[in-house]
Amino acid sequence: MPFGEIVCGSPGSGKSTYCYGKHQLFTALNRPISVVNLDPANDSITYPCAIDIASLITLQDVMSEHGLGPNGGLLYCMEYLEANFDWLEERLGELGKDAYVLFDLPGQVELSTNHDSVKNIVGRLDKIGFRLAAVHLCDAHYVTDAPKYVSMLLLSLRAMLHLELPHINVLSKIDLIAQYGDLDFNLDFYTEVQDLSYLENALSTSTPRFAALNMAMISLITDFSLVGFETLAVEDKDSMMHLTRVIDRATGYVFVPPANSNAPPDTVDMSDSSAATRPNSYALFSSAVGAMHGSADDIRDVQERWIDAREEWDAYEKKQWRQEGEMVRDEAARAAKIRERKPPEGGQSASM
Ligand SMILES: Nc1nc2c(ncn2[C@@H]2O[C@H](COP(=O)(O)OP(=O)(O)OP(=O)(O)O)[C@@H](O)[C@H]2O)c(=O)[nH]1
Ligand SMILES: [Mg+2]
Repeated sequence: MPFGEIVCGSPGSGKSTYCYGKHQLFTALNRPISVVNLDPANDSITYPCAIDIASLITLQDVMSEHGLGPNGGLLYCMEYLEANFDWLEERLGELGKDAYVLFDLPGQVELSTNHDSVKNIVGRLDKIGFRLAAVHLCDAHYVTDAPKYVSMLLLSLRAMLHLELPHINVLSKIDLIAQYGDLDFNLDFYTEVQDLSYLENALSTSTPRFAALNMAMISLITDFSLVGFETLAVEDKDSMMHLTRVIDRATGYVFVPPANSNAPPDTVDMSDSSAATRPNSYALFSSAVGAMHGSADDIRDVQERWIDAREEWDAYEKKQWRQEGEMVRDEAARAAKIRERKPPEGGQSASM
């Protein structure tokens, strides 16, 4: 059974960059990954693209044929894709039963909040056996301003209710957050979304006329008690690994036995059948329900890395990279020396 992520979020929130970063990470980890571009306006794709909606329909054609603007044209493209789901299904089938697929969506928020095409496509993917999670990216700079933060919470809540998938909201570009000034609260206040009444002051100062409306929206969000955030700095390996673990738990990928499993005997079915249908009780009692480990797994560490001690961490990482670079260079020089000393194949060694 294939697994996948519906990567959605506002324009410019970092969806395509995330897909590219995840492709690089998974390739390095030797995990299967395919990226499907579902954005018909995306004409400069950076990642290796397994399936591209542009080979079914392009925004330019729709706009010139139907006299639509870019936004209307984009909705038309998604409706066209829904009507031609067989096209997508056939190509997804070619990726194999153990595929892990990222769907890179366009940035129009209505696609994940009120338009039905993406929701229907998700439903059809579910029917053909996909185990999906929605990864909803929100630009982290919105947390620096209370009214923007509330609108981001409402948007996230709406997407969760609309898509009806295991859902992970992500504050993207967390590495840039220190540039937008000091936060009123620690980062965990914004990621855990527990008691928003502390925002009352900031909200009524910026929009005094709408104080009551603001408070009503805040209590709506806390009453649902659904929204929370992970963080992401796409170029930071720890951050990407942490998000991957969270998503693997949401989709159930944690139960898939790894290729080189060192689990105790008889806990993992290593037969040839599809990875998602093999029992893997080892995962159930280890990674799946166990604590998460890693330097980006505690939000206080994220706060220290990107806000409180960013410069010290940058300097430390630079030093580490330099040391790694030197090690690689020394190793390459050592290997070259050994090759030089080695006699050519079939020839005699220097001492003979
Ligand atoms: N510093 C930083 N920049 C990022 C990160 N993720 C994305 N960006 C930058 O944000 C900009 C927009 O990223 P995209 O990946 O094109 O965003 P998108 O959501 O695909 O945009 P649309 O498809 O137009 O909706 C690019 O300049 C990226 O380099 C991040 O984690 N950190
Ligand atoms: Mg994009």
